[in-house]
Amino acid sequence: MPLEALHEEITPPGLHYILTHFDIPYLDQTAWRLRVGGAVQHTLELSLADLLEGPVVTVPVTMECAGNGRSLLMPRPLSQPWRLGAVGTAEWQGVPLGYVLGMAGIDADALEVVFTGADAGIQGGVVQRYGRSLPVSEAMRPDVVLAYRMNGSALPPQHGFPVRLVVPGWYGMASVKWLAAIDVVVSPFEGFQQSVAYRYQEGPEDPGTPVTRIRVRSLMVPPGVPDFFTRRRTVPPGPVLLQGRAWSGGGTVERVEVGIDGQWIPAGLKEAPGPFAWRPWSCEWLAEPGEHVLMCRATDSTGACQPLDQAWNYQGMGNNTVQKVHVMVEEAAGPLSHP
Ligand SMILES: Nc1nc2c(c(=O)[nH]1)N[C@H]1C(S)=C(S)[C@@H](COP(=O)(O)O)O[C@H]1N2
Ligand SMILES: [Mo]
Repeated sequence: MPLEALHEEITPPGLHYILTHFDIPYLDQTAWRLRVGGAVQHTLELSLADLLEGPVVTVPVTMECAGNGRSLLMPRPLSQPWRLGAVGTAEWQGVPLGYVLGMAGIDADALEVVFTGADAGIQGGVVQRYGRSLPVSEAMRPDVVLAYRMNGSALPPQHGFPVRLVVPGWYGMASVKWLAAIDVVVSPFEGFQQSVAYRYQEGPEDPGTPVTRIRVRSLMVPPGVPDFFTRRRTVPPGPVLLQGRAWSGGGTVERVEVGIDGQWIPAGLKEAPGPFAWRPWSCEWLAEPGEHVLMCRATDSTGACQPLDQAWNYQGMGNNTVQKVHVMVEEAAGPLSHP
């Protein structure tokens, strides 16, 4: 997502980030079926029409890839080379996952629910379908949804057509696209995307800990205009409205501060469109000629705050280090002041 799209509360589908490990599977919505099985009383095979008959929920969700910010880490972890744009907010509509699991009837000894996508490929030498699991308690949350609509329209192919899982508050990897099967299991799921990828690791031999909820973060719309090659910003002198959005999967965002050349001042915060979506913030800055470094940092209701120094780990996961924007303020109002 280009950072200027932070102007919008709901990201248009064409500006929402995309992450696909393999290829986009092209699925026929009339032939599509969702198989629900494993440790359940009744196995199910549901069509899209069956899901459309169920109860409907709509949840605005800020989704962020766990690898967002990876390319800004040093040494640089090798994977999808995200800078800061792997985030977006959409209104997901569908049937609560808990309703479908209720129809199937989960066995008493169930531990996790495994979600398998229709996409397949090879990662780390392992032939696989994309698969992830959730603990039963998370799967039964009323806001976890089997989504068939995004921002009021059918899902676009790249976002999981015809049906995807959306797990509000968790990094994007949990929200399995092109959903093909749901299996209730009685022992921990050991699939590649669960036990090898998406872990906070100190090095390649460290088994690490699983990546789960989105760490608190804020981003700003970079002010002024970029230099084509260096991407450094040039800003005309005078009042500038700094603005952006802040979110957290661990709690509610309670504070955003803006750092101007190392001095922190509180930003004004407005309401989020929902408990799992970002809050807009803004702050006036009187831009004086010269070089400046602008930053923003958010704190959530658990007290978690964004680090100033990089949160390095082997896979470059969950890097919520504060954004730094280097700007050059012009000596006098030039052509940039008069668009
Ligand atoms: N089936 C399937 N689901 C998937 C993925 C995938 O590659 N295959 N990528 C995951 C990752 S890592 C992220 S960040 C989100 C991205 O969702 P989006 O492309 O709709 O933004 O989808 C998740 N769901
Ligand atoms: Mo991701």
